[in-house]
Amino acid sequence: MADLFASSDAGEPWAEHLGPSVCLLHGFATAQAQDLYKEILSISEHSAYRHLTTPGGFVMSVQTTSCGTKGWFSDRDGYRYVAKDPESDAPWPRMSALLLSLASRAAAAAGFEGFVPDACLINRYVPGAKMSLHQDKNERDFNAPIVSVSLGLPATFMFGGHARSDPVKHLDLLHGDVLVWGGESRLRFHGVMPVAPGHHSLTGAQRINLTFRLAG
Ligand code: MD3
Ligand code: FE
Repeated sequence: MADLFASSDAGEPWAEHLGPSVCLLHGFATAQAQDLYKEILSISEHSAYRHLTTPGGFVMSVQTTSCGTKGWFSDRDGYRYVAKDPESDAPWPRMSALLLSLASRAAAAAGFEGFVPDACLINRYVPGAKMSLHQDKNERDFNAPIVSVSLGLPATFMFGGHARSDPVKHLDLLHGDVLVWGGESRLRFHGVMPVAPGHHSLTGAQRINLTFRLAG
């Protein structure tokens, strides 16, 4: 299994199967974390992080930006993918080769060959920020997986079932972890508990999560 992963100086990466088509690749992104973080900083200089408003009128505690040919957006008119950053009316920053190859290598390591995302949503959590239980269903093709990369402060991830009321399991996501979801688990409810205060040597007092999607 080890040769599926880039080498890491923070312990051996390993794959944990969490359910049907759900795979946690511990430490898969650790070796590239610094390069990833630099790219994320440059993306946020072009398309700034912002607190989006949900269709119901709530301001999200998470701050969001995107790169790729599609970016995720939300306001009173609904959740959707858009080709331009509505704040600047310019295209989102492009998805670099480093980001693309990380996403497709992680998908392949979890059994999804040939994943080519067109959207990378970047979520910034400062201590106290959270994401309520939800499903990701604004993408056109649910056969493509979602690849999620965690950097910086740890978070407790909630993963539920296909109904909002299904029981939820809790799982710690650490710096460098990559979670891949697809197949029959693609539409499971999930969320993130409020991030605890802390300091991380790369990101400071924040958690960054990248989710790679095929928005279509
Ligand atoms: C399970 N982000 O941006 S990533 C999101 O940590 C989102 O920022 C969380 O949920 C975060 O929509 C969780 C893990 C994840 C992402 C997408 C999924 C899990 C998923 C889609 C379907 C099922
Ligand atoms: Fe989600």
